[in-house]
Amino acid sequence: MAKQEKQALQQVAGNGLLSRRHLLGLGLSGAGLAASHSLVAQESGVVFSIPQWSRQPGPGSSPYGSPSPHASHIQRMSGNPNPTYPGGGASRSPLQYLQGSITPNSLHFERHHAGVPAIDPAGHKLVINGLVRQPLAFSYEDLLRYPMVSRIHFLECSGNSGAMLRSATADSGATAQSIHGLVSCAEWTGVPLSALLEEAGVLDQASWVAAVGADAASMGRSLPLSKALDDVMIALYQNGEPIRPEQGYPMRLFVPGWEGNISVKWLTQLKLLDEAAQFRDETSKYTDTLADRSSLQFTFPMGVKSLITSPSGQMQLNNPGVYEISGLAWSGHGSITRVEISADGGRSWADAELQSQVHDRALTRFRLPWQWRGSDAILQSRAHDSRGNVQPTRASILAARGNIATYHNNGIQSWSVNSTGELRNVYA
Ligand SMILES: Nc1nc2c(c(=O)[nH]1)N[C@H]1C(S)=C(S)[C@@H](COP(=O)(O)O)O[C@H]1N2
Ligand SMILES: [Mo]
Repeated sequence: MAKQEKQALQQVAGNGLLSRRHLLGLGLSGAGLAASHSLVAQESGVVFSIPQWSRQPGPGSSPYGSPSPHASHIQRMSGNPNPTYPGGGASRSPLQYLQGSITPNSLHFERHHAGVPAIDPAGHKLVINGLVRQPLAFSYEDLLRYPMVSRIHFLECSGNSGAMLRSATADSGATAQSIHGLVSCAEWTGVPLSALLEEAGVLDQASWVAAVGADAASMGRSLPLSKALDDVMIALYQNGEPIRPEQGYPMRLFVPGWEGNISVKWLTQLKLLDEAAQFRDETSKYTDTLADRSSLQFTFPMGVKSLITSPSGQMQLNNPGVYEISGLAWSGHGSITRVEISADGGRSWADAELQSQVHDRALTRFRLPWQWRGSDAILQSRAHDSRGNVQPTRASILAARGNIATYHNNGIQSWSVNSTGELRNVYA
């Protein structure tokens, strides 16, 4: 500890951003939140008293685990139910309370257009028809026998973060979850769609695949055949267990990097067509209407994006000191190559440390130490991907597109810190 204190903290950008080499020493050197506990403990000496929970055996094993009751505040956040759309709505992942880059299944965000259908897999079928040599029907049991692949990918609703474009004034009470919680990341396991299409024999005229779900919304989306043959899967497992009913049990289409809407849940039909089907959800919805009232249709990949999850909106820094800034970055175009952080509202930037394993089109954790001196700050992050894309500012998105459509917002998020250590969502 003494050694740490003697070592000068190396500043790498304005307003207290510190070198990544201090990351490992943070727990000892800081006067930050987590660190202050260990300092107190060391000063008062190591005194052992046997806590109550160590005095008798606890309950034994259980058939299915659940979180600690002391972590029960970590929950999905649901919006207001709309009586005109029974079962419609969304719930958001508590990004600010999670670490690493994988979302636990119970906390994966949800977006349903007509609720979660109660599907018995024994009565469910996936039909492949249309422009194929041989129409096919697969039961759940059939699909389980095919060779599978596993891939770690994010899923993001194209409406995620839309409030940032819609409203002219920033919602100061917003949290990472309330604005950006329609993104999650899991290891998806399933059957490559290319294998099933090959078996059905796609005819030369076919260029699109129309996917339809078995929910009461009968949600449909059209997918270009080239993407379907590339990396799309029929996902059957999510982080090792059968995908949850909320995520599409017993099977969903999973389309890596593309807007969440096209990953049709409760998948029941794939029809090969020579043009897009023009479903409701690709005409009236999920298109981007520009300022001149023309609309972009089929803007599929989600743009390069990041946000700081800690510290973030509605958190409180209790005393000046060293804190770890941490957050998530992702891109629908490839992998994250770089994340920069600013503590002075974008005037100066420093490169954050990325987690050791960076996956293609997956949430990627980043970190950087920061010395908060008790004065005003604006924290931002800016991500870069393997295709050379750089996360834009909110202002540049509004200048380019206007705010009629608020889908596909990947603008930079700003959290202000005031002199009492309160964090708020702001536009900067
Ligand atoms: N059949 C069906 N598929 C669907 C939806 C739906 O309502 N019905 N919602 C879509 C939308 S808008 C999104 S963002 C993702 C959400 O997936 P999740 O609920 O597993 O997070 O599923 C997509 N697939
Ligand atoms: Mo969505």
